[in-house]
Amino acid sequence: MKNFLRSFIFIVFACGWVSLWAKPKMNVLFIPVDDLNHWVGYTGRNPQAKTPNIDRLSRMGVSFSNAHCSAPACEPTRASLFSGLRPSTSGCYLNGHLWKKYVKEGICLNAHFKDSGYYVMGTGKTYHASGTSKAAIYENEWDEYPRLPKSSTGGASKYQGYFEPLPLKMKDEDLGDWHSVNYCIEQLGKKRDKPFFLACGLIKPHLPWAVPQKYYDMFPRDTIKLPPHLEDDFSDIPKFAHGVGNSGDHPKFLTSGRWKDAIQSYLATVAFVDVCIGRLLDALEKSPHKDNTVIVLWGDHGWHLGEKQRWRKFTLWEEATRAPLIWYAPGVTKADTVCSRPVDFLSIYPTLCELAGIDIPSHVEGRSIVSLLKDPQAKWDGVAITTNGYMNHSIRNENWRYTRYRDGSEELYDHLKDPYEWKNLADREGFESVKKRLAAHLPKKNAPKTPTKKPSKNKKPKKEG
Ligand SMILES: [Ca+2]
Ligand SMILES: [Ca+2]
Repeated sequence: MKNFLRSFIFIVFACGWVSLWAKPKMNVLFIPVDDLNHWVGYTGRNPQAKTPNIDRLSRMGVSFSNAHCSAPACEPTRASLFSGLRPSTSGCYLNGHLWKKYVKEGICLNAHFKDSGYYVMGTGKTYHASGTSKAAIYENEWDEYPRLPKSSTGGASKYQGYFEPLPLKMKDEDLGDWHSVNYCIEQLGKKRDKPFFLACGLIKPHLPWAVPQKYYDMFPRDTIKLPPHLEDDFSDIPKFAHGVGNSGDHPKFLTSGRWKDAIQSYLATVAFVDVCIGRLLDALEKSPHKDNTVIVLWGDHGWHLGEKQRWRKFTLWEEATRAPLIWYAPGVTKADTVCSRPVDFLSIYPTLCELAGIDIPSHVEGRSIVSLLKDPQAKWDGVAITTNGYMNHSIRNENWRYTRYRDGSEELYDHLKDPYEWKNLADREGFESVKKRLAAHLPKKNAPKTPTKKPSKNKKPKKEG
């Protein structure tokens, strides 16, 4: 009888282990959104924004209200997020640095998932460079990466909707993103014998801000409000910073009177990409993978629209560093929660590994935030670090931003009192200990400054992104 009981217990335990072992791995729906700043519902940063589908995803899981890119430009932020390496470690600091020179094949997030038994698919803009360009990815790191059947812009020139009015008549189907989503919808509908990693790289709201008229109609021009800004904001910032991210766009908007038009265009373009995101969520909801798929959505960096007299990205201020980060992980995240802990996008690689139950490669510098997915109020001593070119870093914790440029000049902002970073406290008395505490997080390694690729005689280097 005893032997029988022992055998019975053994069989029960063995079955338990087998079923645990056989538990299907989580799939991943990975949604990078190009140039999507923090004008989305859950941050409340701009109440004019209409993002019902991003809000819907936000209600499904945990949204991070203090999430920051590791670099405020497409190429380095994506190289960093995918490789797991800080810009100051890899040396890929800026657009034009050609990320493949700094990130070797085989170490990136998608490659690691492929090596770990996932079926890895992507489309649109994941890494820097258009999804229509073969230079954008390492082909062997993906199982499938179809090219867009349409251009990302629908034929609009770069500054339509920005400096220039919008003469185009356009349909949703004219834009590349629409077709990226079509491909992903098709993939989500398939039954599979392997777990999948599916990246839907959305290219809007990157310029041009040209989308169908119906999206502009959602934001009548006479209702548009300018973002909060201060006329003499630059009176207390270091000289070095006066040249940072200065595209020269702001004087053009002031003289043309098109500031509000540009705000309208950005809001409209975000509304378009929000519909694309809604189509993905609908498809997953109807799919056989609904209860076993992690969703992570991230904007690759922020975007100034006149705040601090800046447009675009390329700065270490809040508008350029902060971007949406939303996680939905069935059985892990709590619905409709917001986490204000400071995190940067280097957290995405290790977090996905932990959720998928695969190892975190030793070169990965970020920390998993699964503890925050489970409990957004959990203790957290991490900070967000953003790097904008060689030796220019900004550290963000829950209440403060501390920035140090390569000439040693500094900025310090108290985010509890000054969310628009108007009052630089770095040179005032009484803040030495705060600065010291934050400065302790500055990267110890700073890969040498590398010149950007020399422009050929006929071709200008690509700066946007
Ligand atoms: Ca971008
Ligand atoms: Ca100021």
